Amino acid sequence: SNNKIQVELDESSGVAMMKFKSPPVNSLSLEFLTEFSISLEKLENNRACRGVIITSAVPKIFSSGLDITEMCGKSVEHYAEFWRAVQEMWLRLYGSNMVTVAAVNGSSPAGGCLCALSCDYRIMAENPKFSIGLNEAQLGIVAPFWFKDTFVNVVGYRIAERSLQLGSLHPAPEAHKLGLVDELVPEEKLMEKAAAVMAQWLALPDHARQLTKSMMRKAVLDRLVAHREEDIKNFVTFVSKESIQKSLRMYMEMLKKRKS
Ligand code: CO8
Repeated sequence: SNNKIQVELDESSGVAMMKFKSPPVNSLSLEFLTEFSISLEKLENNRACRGVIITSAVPKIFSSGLDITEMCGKSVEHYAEFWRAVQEMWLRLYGSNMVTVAAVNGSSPAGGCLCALSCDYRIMAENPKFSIGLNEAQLGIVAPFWFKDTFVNVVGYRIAERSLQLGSLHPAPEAHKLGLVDELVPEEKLMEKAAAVMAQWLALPDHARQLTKSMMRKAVLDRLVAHREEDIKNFVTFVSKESIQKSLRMYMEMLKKRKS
């Protein structure tokens, strides 16, 4: 099949493995995001599933973030549809009742970082060549308030403020120091560690853990739900600006030129 995301549920442990498999860089296209949300919804509704480990099947890359081509030279209707799909993915992942563990086995800029930040726990391969962060400012665009809220809830205000303004991509060891990822492990130990962490979280009764998670995240989730249409309008207006289109085109050209 041409699925962009592989999902395998181990019924005995109640843990699903979700692997991003959309080469070359697991960019979050409209199709990818739609499949991601549907996969999460299916697992959420499956009583046999209590936890999800999210990782990548593409070597060296977790996810390159939002697919920039979805934000370049498209119609207003397309931008709106795309943005609704980004919101949907985040609402499902950040608001999931399941235990979510990100096993970050490669670079994870922008939207890729958001996916990891939305999980309950982050383990990253201890390779300084892999970096993670919300680098939107480097593209001449601004991280939406709910990306920012998610980031602040993980690393705290000061670190988020500096990192967002600079559009920093933090190499794994630095990301760990900042608390952006919870743990570093050698790459070959990543999946084993993720399974161990998952078992630890699943040892608790679901009900108490779920209510606690909801208590911690509800305010931030509700803020997007309450302003969802306005947020779409803002995105469409922002991304339709010629100056923003130009920034995005220049960034894509830079990516291509940078190639050796
Ligand atoms: N979208 C679309 N195409 C991409 C993206 C992307 N995010 N990232 C890479 N590609 C393409 C490259 O252009 C390249 O295409 P081609 O083969 O045709 O030249 C191909 O994928 C492979 O990329 P690289 O050669 O660069 O692969 P490397 O292994 O050398 O590097 C990286 C992988 C590290 C992932 C690198 O590609 C990279 O840094 N990509 C850019 C990542 C990035 O900055 N993403 C930010 C996206 S914006 C976002 O997620 C949030 C926006 C919030 C909206 C704000 C309101 C407007």
